[in-house]
Amino acid sequence: MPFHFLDFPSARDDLLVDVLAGLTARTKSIPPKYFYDEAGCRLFEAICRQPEYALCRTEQALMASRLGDIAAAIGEVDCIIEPGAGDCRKVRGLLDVLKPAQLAIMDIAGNTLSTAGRKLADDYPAVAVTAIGMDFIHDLEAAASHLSSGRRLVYYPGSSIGNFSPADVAGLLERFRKLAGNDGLLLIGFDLKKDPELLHRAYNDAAGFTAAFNLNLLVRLNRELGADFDLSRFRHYAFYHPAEGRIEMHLVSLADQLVHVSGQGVHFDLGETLHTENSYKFSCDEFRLIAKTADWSLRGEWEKDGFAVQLYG
Ligand code: AVI
Repeated sequence: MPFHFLDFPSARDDLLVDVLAGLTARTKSIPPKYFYDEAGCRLFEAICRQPEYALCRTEQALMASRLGDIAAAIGEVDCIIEPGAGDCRKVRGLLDVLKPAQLAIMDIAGNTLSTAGRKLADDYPAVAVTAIGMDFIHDLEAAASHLSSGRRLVYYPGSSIGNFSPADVAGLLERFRKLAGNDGLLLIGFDLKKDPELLHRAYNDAAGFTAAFNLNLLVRLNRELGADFDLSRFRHYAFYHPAEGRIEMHLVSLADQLVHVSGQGVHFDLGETLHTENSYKFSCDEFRLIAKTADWSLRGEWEKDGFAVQLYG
């Protein structure tokens, strides 16, 4: 079946602007979407294999064991849309049972997406695969003209929704609603609130892959923006904040230092933090209430070992 790769290059242009805006703000931060260069994608895959980080494995096991029920609750769909598809591994089970005519996958990491999308098209010859290299946060609506008509399912697994602030979650779910259409569906997976000690360990794995993933952001800025971050002068620091219901990831400066990014000087105090990611954890009820504000009604809910998948229509 045909495989189309479309490149919407706006994401690359934003890196310098976003990074300088984040580094010159009162509290320094960089959007977590910039973790995912090729090395970052590989490191994230390694994180998913760590014993402490059960999120991906649990979702996979949940989807595999409840696939029949989930497919029955979904019914017939013509098009599956997966924003932030990454290596496209998660959607395979749904393709097996739902057999849609089209799969539209989107990711900011265009190279990873195009390789994975091509492989999917080979393995599922009856499905037309459209891969769009884009930052869907900015450009989701632009993808609409590349989607076939018919009933649509937006698939957003992996607790990626947890990397958005609560206010942005509602906005994104509204945009998914518009893209899916009135008869469309949303299947979404998210990590549940649980023992903070378990969460702490998941983001501080003993083998150090999460630390390497966090620090790789600086490697990327050194390479792509001509920055001169000294990695030995920053420490990965991640902790669970129960009142906010989120893991916070930071890179903490181990020295009073001046760093240059694209020729611009950025000063870090000793102990100053660069906030790189929030990873929100939800309860099923909490998520249902947020989804309701975006006009989604619950159609099904499956839970396993601290992870949930919900179906909305
Ligand atoms: C992609 N996202 C859901 C992961 C998470 O758990 O927030 C990214 C990650 N960050 C550190 N470890 C994994």
